Amino acid sequence: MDSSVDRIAQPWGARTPYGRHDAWPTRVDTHLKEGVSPGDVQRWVRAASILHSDGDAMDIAVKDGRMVGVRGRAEDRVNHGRLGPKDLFGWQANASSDRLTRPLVRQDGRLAETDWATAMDRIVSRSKGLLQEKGPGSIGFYTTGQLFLEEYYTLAVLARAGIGTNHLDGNTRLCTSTAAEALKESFGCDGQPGSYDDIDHADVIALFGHNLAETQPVQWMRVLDRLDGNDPPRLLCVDPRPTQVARRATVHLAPRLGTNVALLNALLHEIVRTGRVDHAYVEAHTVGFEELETRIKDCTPAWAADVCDVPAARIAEAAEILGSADRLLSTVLQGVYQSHQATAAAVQINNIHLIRGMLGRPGAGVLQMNGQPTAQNTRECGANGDLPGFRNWENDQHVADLAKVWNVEPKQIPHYAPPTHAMQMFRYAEQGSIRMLWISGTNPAVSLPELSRIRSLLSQERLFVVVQDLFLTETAQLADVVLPAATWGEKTGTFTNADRTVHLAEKAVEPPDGTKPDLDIFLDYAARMDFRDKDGGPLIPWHDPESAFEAWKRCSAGRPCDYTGLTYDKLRGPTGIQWPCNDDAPDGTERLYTDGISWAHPDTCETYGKDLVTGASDSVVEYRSLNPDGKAMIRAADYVPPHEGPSADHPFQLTTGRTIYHFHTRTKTGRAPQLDAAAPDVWVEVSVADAAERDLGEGDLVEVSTPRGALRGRVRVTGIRPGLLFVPFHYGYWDTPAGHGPDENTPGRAANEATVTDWDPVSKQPLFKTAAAALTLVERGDGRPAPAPTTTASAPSGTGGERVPATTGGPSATATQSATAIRPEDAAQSATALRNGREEGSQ
Ligand SMILES: Nc1nc2c(c(=O)[nH]1)N[C@H]1C(S)=C(S)[C@@H](COP(=O)(O)OP(=O)(O)OC[C@H]3O[C@@H](n4cnc5c(=O)[nH]c(N)nc54)[C@H](O)[C@@H]3O)O[C@H]1N2
Ligand SMILES: Nc1nc2c(c(=O)[nH]1)N[C@H]1C(S)=C(S)[C@@H](COP(=O)(O)OP(=O)(O)OC[C@H]3O[C@@H](n4cnc5c(=O)[nH]c(N)nc54)[C@H](O)[C@@H]3O)O[C@H]1N2
Ligand SMILES: [Mo]
Repeated sequence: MDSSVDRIAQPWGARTPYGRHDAWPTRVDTHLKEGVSPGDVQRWVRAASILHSDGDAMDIAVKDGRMVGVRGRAEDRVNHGRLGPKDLFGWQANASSDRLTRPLVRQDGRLAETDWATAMDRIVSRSKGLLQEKGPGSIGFYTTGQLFLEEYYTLAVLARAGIGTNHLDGNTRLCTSTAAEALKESFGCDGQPGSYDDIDHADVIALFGHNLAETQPVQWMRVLDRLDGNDPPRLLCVDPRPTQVARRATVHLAPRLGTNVALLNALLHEIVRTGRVDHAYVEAHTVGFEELETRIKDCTPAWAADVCDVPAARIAEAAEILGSADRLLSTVLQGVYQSHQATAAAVQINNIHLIRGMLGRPGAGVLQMNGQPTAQNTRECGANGDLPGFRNWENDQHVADLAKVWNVEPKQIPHYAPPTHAMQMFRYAEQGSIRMLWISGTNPAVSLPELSRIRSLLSQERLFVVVQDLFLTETAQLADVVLPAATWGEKTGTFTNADRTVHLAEKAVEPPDGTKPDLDIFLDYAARMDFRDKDGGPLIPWHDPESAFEAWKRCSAGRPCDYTGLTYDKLRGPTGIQWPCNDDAPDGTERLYTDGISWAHPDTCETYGKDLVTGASDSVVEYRSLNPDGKAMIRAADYVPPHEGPSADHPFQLTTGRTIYHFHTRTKTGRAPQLDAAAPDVWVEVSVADAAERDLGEGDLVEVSTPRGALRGRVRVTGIRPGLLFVPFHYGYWDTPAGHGPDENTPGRAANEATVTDWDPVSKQPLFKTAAAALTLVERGDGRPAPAPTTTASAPSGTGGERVPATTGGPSATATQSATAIRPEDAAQSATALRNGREEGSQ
């Protein structure tokens, strides 16, 4: 039966309950523009969602050469047809009237429109000049987790072997570098062990600092459907806010910010104390258990209760749930990765799985989650601070192998030091050793910590800044050259979600006139720079997405992320496919480590490891003696208190994060009317107790300040833990009167005005989730509520909360939900159109 639902008011739609070990029922979600009926749609074009890492498969509806809607794909393993609110409405931003359509160059201090040849000439002549005068180390590339695999791979080759710079990283540094690092520390190599299908089989699901309900709403629908079915799982939620996950949890722990390691050590202590260790697994597959046992000996729940401000009995209950699980699935995200002792904490979650033998079986898995839709590919392709194909920069064999793939001398690939991490690149730019910074698909003037510093650093005269984006973002406004890019829906490429599922997203419509796909921009630059291999041939011989994909397959061959069994045509089949996919596993691989640990051997591992507290690198000799046989490594870590704690001047803890309706700096979701209206401006979440004590109420305007800066927003009183403030980081300045940053008329509203320049010593991921702050009243509210959703973690609580009107979307926000799969005639028609590569939308 079809039904229509307001998907702003009901972000997760209707339930389709199912029992443990059953198949998750299909529910196809469709949203078409008002006035368009399914019969009007001329083509459905294959894609997957690009506004989170879930990888929900979808088809884009095309009519008269324009996108008119989207529909989830029933047959896909990831979403079984479902879509979240951002997927349903976010695509509208593509057609926004303020898309950049001409390159811009800075002339007499202002950005002026120009043509592509002039803009590219400027970049090329600056690059050549810098290479000659200062060498490759003067050029840096800061990319994203939102382009396609083919684009990252091309960028990695041109930066690492073409320019020969070590300064290439992604905003994945802000996002999933801890995930990657935690996997490397425990398993010797990046690569997600678990699978989303584990949700179907687990009897315990533990979410650590992961607001799954809002940030991967489709997998949350899956959890909700299990909770309503037979033999539902028990949920453990570790989050200081009353998220929807917390509300449905069997046990919810709301620890003091930055104390994850203390809590996890206590959970490990209890699991060991109560005899829940799988000694056979530990013996067969791990090293380091004795060390862990010693380190956590004194980490009792009573000790952790004090550190974390969580009742000891509750910690014991949580440990009991973890200890008694028959199939445990854990997920980890930014409440761990961006908080104090990020990697140390993430690794302790791996440790729970290792000592309990909870890996490589249906329902028993760990998901060190990704955030951005294509962050996995940034990592695989080495467009982050790693070498392509998870190769180890310290292993000469790996570098030689890569050099062979690229047909260059090994010395042409910088490997004298670890690839530079983004926070260091910005530091180099600030200090003047990096003189050209090429920023693609990211908006650091809103998303990096301590924005006043970032603005001033990007504005320096001596730094040549290139920005490649869809819009004139806060960052683009500071650039010397702005390149207008085409995006998802307008270009073709592949990307891989958090559980290693690869999808193909095809071009559905022509990009706006004047824009170019990122791949074409990188290829054009490489051609103009005339990068050569060692035989004098072009370094980058490919010319389009599919040939780039084929080139990447050769680079991935024999590596953990082996793509050799995939082709574009195969990806046009019914479902996305999980890597590794090769001759041994032609249909892909559901779970890693089903049969022991595969990549941790000293000769194959991606890293030799780091000290979890200091970040100091281990040597190959140390690694060989610790782990000669390539087992999983149980690495212990002592808790150390956060660097910045509350003080008399700054009595609150401040954390930042997301709401379900918006994506990052809102360049897309802020331009989708339904999403914009659901959460149009910043707010500040304050606990019931703190609001009462300071006489603050719903809608009051407050200032949140830290030693770095301040922001203003309206109060939403919620069930957040006392002493903690939460500010969503989505709100930059592009849609404010000033447009660029705080000035006299527009006081700051971006969360990152206040965050600190500090990072995890191991993963180098910035700590957006641990700071001390002051809170002051600026102005009483006028009776209007804060612009915060009521459907989510920001739901109002306490007196007055009931007067806040519920968040709804109205008629333009309805989507249909249908139990029927895609109509066969559609599928056949789309398949033919896709195979012929026809662009028939505009007839
Ligand atoms: N709607 C939406 N979805 C998205 C995105 C988006 O912008 N909007 N972005 C995507 C991306 S790139 C990412 S990285 C993911 C992020 O997805 P999540 O990590 O789920 O999102 P966050 O809101 O950043 O943080 C999650 C939770 O961490 C909690 N937290 C804060 N500090 C601590 C702490 O010290 N300890 C613990 N245990 N918890 C803490 C917060 O209360 C918050 O609820 O979402 C992806 N999906
Ligand atoms: N305080 C605080 N700060 C945070 C976080 C937090 O939780 N708290 N989270 C961090 C995390 S996890 C992340 S991932 C980052 C995200 O931070 P950003 O990456 O800076 O945020 P986005 O708004 O996604 O920026 C992406 C940019 O790429 C552009 N774009 C989109 N598609 C394309 C394309 O196809 N081609 C090109 N060339 N451009 C495109 C968009 O218009 C946009 O300007 O923020 C980080 N910052
Ligand atoms: Mo992210």
